[in-house]
Amino acid sequence: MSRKLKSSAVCPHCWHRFRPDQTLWVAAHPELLGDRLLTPEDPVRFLPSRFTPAGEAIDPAGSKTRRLACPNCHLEIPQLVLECPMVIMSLAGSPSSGKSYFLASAMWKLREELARHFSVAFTDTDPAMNRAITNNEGQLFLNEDQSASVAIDKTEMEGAQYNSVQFDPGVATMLAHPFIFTVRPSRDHVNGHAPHRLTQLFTLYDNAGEHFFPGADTARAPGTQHLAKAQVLMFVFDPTQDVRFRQRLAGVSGDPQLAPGAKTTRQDQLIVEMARRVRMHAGLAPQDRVPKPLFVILSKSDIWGPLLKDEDGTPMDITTPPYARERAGLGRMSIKRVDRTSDRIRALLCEVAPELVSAAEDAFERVIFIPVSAIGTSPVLDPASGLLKVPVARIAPRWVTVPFIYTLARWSTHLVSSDKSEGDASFGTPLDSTDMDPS
Ligand SMILES: Nc1nc2c(ncn2[C@@H]2O[C@H](COP(=O)(O)OP(=O)(O)O)[C@@H](O)[C@H]2O)c(=O)[nH]1
Ligand SMILES: [Mg+2]
Ligand SMILES: [Zn+2]
Repeated sequence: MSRKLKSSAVCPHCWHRFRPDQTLWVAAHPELLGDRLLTPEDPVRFLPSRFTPAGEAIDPAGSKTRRLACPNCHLEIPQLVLECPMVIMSLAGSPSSGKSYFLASAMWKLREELARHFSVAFTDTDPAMNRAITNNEGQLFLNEDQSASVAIDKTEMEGAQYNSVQFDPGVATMLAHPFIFTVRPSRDHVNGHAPHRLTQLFTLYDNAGEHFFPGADTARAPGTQHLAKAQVLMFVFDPTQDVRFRQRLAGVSGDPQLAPGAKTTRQDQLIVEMARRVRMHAGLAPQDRVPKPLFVILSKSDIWGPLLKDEDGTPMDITTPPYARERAGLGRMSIKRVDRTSDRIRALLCEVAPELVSAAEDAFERVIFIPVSAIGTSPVLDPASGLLKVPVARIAPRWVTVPFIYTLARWSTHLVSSDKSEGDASFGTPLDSTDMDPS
């Protein structure tokens, strides 16, 4: 541990705040199995007293280890959690609104686009922890067979969404699984000489939609506590699950999700429930607005995009990215264009589903509407499996990176430039940023 550690860190699994010297290590010796809070197959966690000159800890059976764990929940944490500020984002939305496709598509495109336009590297902080997402990215974007049609496996994603810890013997507590990404300037970035100081972590939670229905048990699901810790909340709104949008879309798109009989959801109620949980976990009064930004992400824009018009009635461009390289080593985000698009979506929603706008704006201090399409094309019903599958050759995501790069542009002016220089108070500051050395 030669680099500079923060004075304290927060566990991305259980939110326990601890000093780096309290960190536990994960035993490497094959006989040291059976941690008391985890499963009999999990290696024991220990507080080391001996280290190698290279900074590895030596476990009680004499094996060397580099793996770290939280002193409270014993789940594994990446070393960078002890070093870098963390931005926490929580994603919610009704089942089948497109959360898993959006996450896979957004993470893949962030790797590509941040490198290409911004000279910023976006990588897995710990590849093993992100496997559920990277598997999905692989299916959609790295398929060798370009004639294949694929579907993201629902059960795999949901199995990977929670980790079980036995704080009391025999009682399993489910903690939401964090997906952690490292954002850092590359060597050719204008601030590439100080990469360590500008490195930050994006920690994401993909909530199982089912847990968000009002009345779903919360006592056994501390899985939603991250909502209170998150600096940025994202709600995926799926217009194809709204009766009124479906009526308007009947002649506009032939997507199988618009076929008669599909399930519809009261999505405004989910926003209200999300806000209720944020307030509860954060100790806010029921009438208080949540002092954080909410991105309302309208998914599947390939289907409903034609409904979105500019003030003069012309269709809006929601395909070309609102960012580009500004000069060598620096990319620029057009916050103005995103805000203008958000205004137009708000106007459309006020016409078609006004209660959604009121629910969001009543609960959150700042609401930004973003149109995304994870795949940019319609899935096709596969008669053999009954699944909706996506022809990989047609995948072309739209705007999936925008909420993330917008957030970066608001926070990290040293990393991403924008057409609005002043900060945005409602974006607050990243968790632990007080420990960060302003450059
Ligand atoms: N037309 C269209 N369909 C999509 C898009 N993204 C996801 N879908 C479909 O929406 C369905 C649900 O997506 P999924 O991500 O599993 O939803 P989740 O339950 O919220 O995680 C899948 O059948 C996808 O084919 C998109 O960008 N466009
Ligand atoms: Mg899902
Ligand atoms: Zn923990």
